[in-house]
Amino acid sequence: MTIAEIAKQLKKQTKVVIFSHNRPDGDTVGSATALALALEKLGITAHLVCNFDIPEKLCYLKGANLYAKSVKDSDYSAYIAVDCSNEHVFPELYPVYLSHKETFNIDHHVSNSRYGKYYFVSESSACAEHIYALIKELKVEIDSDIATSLLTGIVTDTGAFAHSNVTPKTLEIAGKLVGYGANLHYIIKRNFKSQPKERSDLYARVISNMRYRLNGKMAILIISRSDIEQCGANDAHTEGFIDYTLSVEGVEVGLSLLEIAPYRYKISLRSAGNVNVNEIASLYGDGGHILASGAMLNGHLEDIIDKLCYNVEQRL
Ligand SMILES: [Mn+2]
Repeated sequence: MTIAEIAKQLKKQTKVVIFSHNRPDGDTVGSATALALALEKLGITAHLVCNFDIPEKLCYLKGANLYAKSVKDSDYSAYIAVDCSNEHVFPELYPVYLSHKETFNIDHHVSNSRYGKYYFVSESSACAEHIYALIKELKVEIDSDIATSLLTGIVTDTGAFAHSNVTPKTLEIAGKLVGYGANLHYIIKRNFKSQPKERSDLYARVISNMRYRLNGKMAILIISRSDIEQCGANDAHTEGFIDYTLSVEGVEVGLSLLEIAPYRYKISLRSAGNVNVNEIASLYGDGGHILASGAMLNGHLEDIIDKLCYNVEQRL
């Protein structure tokens, strides 16, 4: 489907729910809030749902405080998932999403499983790029709130325009959004240049225990429950830790393991360019992008590390 066709189907709606993925980031929240604001301007009621709390640092986005944890009403005309590559990123809400006949899936992950009745999946720096095109197609005027949400999606998914996923189109859209009133400086400061002390303490601890494998080609961060608790931090504070791994010269693949529960880890993988980490994450059912991917793994920490080192070594 094209964005124009998605827009055409969306215009027929009266009341929708927009789904954001677990461990919500600036892109899923920015995309969802921007789309909700745009639909409201067309007279379409839009509710937001996410199984996780929205990170405090995204509370400046208009509507971010309106998220519910579950779908309550029964009279919605459609369900829409944004930035959700597959069922694994919103497992609790996925069955609810699927229970509706009219479902939309708008995403930018290569690993997207093309679920839903109407889907638009294409690679771009952020899902927010697609939502921008969609809002243009809906002929809704972009105000400063919508622009702030969309630019937040782009800024956070590109590491403030530092990742290799940035294209001329990304910058063009970002420029337009600044023109519509988004404050780029504030968005970058908020998401990349300020943090709670708890996060800083946890970061220092995790980085100082970074391990190396494969002759320094792989760097590994381990984030245990006890570290998080002792620093008074939470899981959302660990976002972005993984980026540190690739800053070390010689590191080809960065891995972080966040302990979710005993013997259960959320792993994140980053590649400097030579290894397709989407392929590795896909071995475990999840995925993401070629250079940035993740999965959930069960088992003993050292076994998981050995397994992933083997997967990386085979691809070096
Ligand atoms: Mn995204």
